[in-house]
Amino acid sequence: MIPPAALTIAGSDSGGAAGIQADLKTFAALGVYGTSAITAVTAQNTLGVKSATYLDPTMVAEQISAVLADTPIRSIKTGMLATTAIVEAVAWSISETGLPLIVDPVIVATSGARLLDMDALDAYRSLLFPLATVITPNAEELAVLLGQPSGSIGTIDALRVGAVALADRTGSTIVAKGGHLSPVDHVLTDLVVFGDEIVELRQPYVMTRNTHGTGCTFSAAIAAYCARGVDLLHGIAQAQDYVHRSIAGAASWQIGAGHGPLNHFDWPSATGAQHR
Ligand code: PXL
Repeated sequence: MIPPAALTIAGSDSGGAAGIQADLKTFAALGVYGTSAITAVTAQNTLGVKSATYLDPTMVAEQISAVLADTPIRSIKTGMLATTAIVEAVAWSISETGLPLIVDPVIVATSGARLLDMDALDAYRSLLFPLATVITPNAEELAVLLGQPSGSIGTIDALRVGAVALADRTGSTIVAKGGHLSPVDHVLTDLVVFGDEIVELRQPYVMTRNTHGTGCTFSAAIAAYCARGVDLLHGIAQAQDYVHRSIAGAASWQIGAGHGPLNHFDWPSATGAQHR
């Protein structure tokens, strides 16, 4: 027996909450061997992104090809891709693999920092979306991807209309995340547009500032369940449940003065550690 393996192509968060760090924790927590191709290095903490350096697109491509040449990868996710040249390098590097691809269209950080050049949206639409099995925008990313004004998707009905429009344009399964919308009756709803079906996935809304890395964790969890061979809709539902548990488990943590990380490993259970 060997564990299934997955690849994340994303940016590094020095603060450990989002990006590559969230993805590798998620893979490990869900029983998947994680590999990574780093696109950018951010200097960051819970208060925000201080600066970022983008890697040479050739180096991004070389990381991907080194991993794919040797590791039995069963699914891929993308996070922060930063520039048009990196989106192009990633699309070319993975286009022949035929592997399930989860695209988290990272545009803006929780703190408001820009993580993607606006001119890279065209490369997403023309090169990456045609390869994507699943695309996981939040309400704001969905608006930007559809060419709508920022802030134009503010209700679950608008999210549904937008998700169906993106599904029609791309042919991909869309997971439209409702976490930034105002909760209705303390319930958070994410929408899955899956072929002709629209499935609403609900969780109790957890009131906490510690949500940094939520989107990264969700898309990495979907990739993990794909790598494990779980069928897509069940994998998405289980991924949402994992994100909910990870948020609930860190709701009262105080790591940093801003938006803190999630509890990826259900700590302190089974670690023997005493958490104060
Ligand atoms: O949450 C989106 C995201 C993705 N990747 C990196 C990030 C962030 C948010 O801060 O820092 C590297």
